[in-house]
Parts: sequence; structure tokens; C-alpha cells
Amino acid sequence: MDRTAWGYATHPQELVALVRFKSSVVLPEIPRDITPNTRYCYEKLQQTSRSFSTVILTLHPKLRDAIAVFYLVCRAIDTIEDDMKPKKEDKIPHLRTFHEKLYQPGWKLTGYGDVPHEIELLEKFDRVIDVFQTFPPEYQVVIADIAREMGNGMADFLEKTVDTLEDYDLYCYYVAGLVGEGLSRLFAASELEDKSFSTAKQLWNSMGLFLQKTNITRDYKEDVEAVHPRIFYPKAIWGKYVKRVQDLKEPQYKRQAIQCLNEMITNAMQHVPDCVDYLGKLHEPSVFNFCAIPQTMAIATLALCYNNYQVFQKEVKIRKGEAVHLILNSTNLSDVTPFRTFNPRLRFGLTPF
Ligand code: IN0
Repeated sequence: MDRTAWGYATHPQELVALVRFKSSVVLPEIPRDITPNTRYCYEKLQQTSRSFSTVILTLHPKLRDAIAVFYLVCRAIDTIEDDMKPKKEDKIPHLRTFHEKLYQPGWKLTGYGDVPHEIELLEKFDRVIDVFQTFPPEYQVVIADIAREMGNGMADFLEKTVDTLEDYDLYCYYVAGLVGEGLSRLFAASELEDKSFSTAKQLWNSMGLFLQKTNITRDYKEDVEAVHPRIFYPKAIWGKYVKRVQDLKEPQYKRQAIQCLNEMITNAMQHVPDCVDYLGKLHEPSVFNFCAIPQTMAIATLALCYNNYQVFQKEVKIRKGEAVHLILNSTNLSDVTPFRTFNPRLRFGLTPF
């Protein structure tokens, strides 16, 4: 039996989810009544992240365009940071001044990016800027604030390694905690969510750190074996188990590697209570789905990685069927956090009290 068939045979609920998804879920289309540049942004979104672009398309119209553009702005900055071809002295100014370009209609950047759709995003960034310019000032200031802090933070980390746990949290703050800030401030500005989201620093930071720490924990092999290796595992953790971070993938260090992996996962899990609190405060259903789906994917990814030596051997990703099952079951808090409504007495057939 090939892996997929075996995967479904041993996970029938995922086959059910896929069939349900294919037969009943009508995938949202790019809206028709939009400008050519806004259409370009959604098409670019679909190229950069097929599954997540679908989630963005289901957002309430008051937030959909702003979050689509915000996602592309984050992707553009990440593309510049990730490109190891340019010299640092060329790359750093682009990161630190990127936020100003949002107010320079016509601006675009050539020569950056590793994959075609990311190269094109920067070469046609003037089209994203045109859409950004149509947003109300209270949306523009959020996206520009985050672009400024993210660009400067990423530039700082091009010159420094991730050694202490504080370095680790700071790097993840620049890459993902700030995304949580931008989204939360947009949710508040749209008035679809409570204005307290504009100051929920601890909670929005945990939402971002949980996702990014999951990505870093899962992507060890990809990062360590890249043409220009990037080390995001903090030395404060891997240094307890091996002399060099590259040793984690050597078979003679298998036991240490698994202990290191499990400590990385435990470090990420510390953010889960804040994430549950954050999700519990959301009111708009499309915003809840938008926030809950990546969190449930991340939990499933960590569960797959725990004690899993394969993380050091190859790419480890949750099965498509599991992802669909999670998407279909991330529409309300009790599905996302069954343990919150978990009552041991009920679980074991006793009276609830
Ligand atoms: C995201 C986050 C994201 C969504 C909802 C709430 C968030 C709160 C705080 C921080 C981030 C939040 O979700 C996406 C999910 C995503 O892009 N999934 C892709 C992954 C992939 O491999 O491409 C998929 O195809 O499923 C996310 O991971 N990030 C992100 C980026 C921008 C925005 Cl606006 C929202 C990236 C990151 C680094 C975790 C912030």
C-alpha cells in the first residue's frame, strides 16, 4: 500500500474530512468587485500560501484586503531577510527602510528572492503599495509600524546569533510576535473585535511565538542543511546536549537529539495558555477561524515532532488529510480546546459534580 492509502486506512476520520471538504466546502473565490491591483494581491497570496490564502479569503470584508496586504508585506520583508545572495551591507538598508516604501507609489525591488513568486512579489511591489494607499489611515499606520519594527529587528539578527532563551524569544518576536501585534491592532481598528485587542501585548506575542517556535523546531533539517545554513535553535538549549548544533543529526547523538527536540517543544508549549485566552476573546467567526487554524496546525505539528527522531533526518509535516480535518474542526473554541471543557468526572462516566 502506498503511504497515502495506508495513511487514510489508519486515519479514516481524515478520509472523511477530505471527502467532506471536497464535496461540501465551497472554496471562497477571489471577490469580483475589486480593482486589478487588489486582484493581483489575492493571486500573489494564492501563490505564496495556497491553503492559508483560502482562510484569508473567508475573512470579513472589513478586514480581508488589509490582512491580505499585511500578509504580503510580511512575506516581502521575509523574502529580503531570507535571501543570502546579496551582501549584508546592501540587504540591511533595504530591511531598515522598507516601511518607508509603503508611502512611495511606484517603488519596487529587483534582484531579491529565491523562488519565482517571491521574486515577482518584490518586482511588482508597486501594485501592493497602490492597494495599501487605499486603506484608511488607522489601517496604514498599523502595517507601517510593524514593517518598521520587523525590518529593523531582522536586520539586527543578521549580525547576531540566537544564543540565550531571550535571544530566541526576541528573534521570534521580530518575525512573528510583531505579526500578532499587527493583526490584533487591525482587528481592534475594524471594530469587529474589542478595542482591548490593540493593547493585548502578552497574548498576541504568544500567538506569534507559538507558531514561529513550532516552525523552527520542525524545520531543523531544512535550516541546518540550507545552502547558507541558518541556526534558530537557541544555544542555551542545544548546548546542553551536543558541542555543535550540526551534531544533532548524527546517529551517535540520537538520544541527545531527541532530548533536545523535546525541550524545544516544551519551550514552545509554554505559550499555549495565552493562545487559548486570545482565541477565547475573539467574537467575529471569520477572525476566530483565521486565528485558530494555524494554532491547531501548530499543535498537530508539535505532537508529530515529539520524540520523533525523523525531525533530524527529513522534513516532517502533518498529512494533508489531518490538516483538512483540523480546518473543519477549528471553527469554535470547544473544538479547538477540548481540554478546556474537559471534565474528568464526565470523561469517566461519573456525575459532573
Ligand atoms: C500569519 C499567521 C497568523 C495567523 C493568524 C493569527 C496570527 C497571530 C499571530 C501571529 C501570526 C498569526 O499564520 C500564518 C499561517 C500560514 O501562513 N500558514 C502557511 C504556512 C506555510 O508553510 O506557508 C500555510 O500554508 O499553512 C503564518 O504562519 N504566518 C503569518 C504571516 C502573516 C500573517 Cl498576517 C499571519 C507566518 C508567521 C512567521 C508564523 C508569522
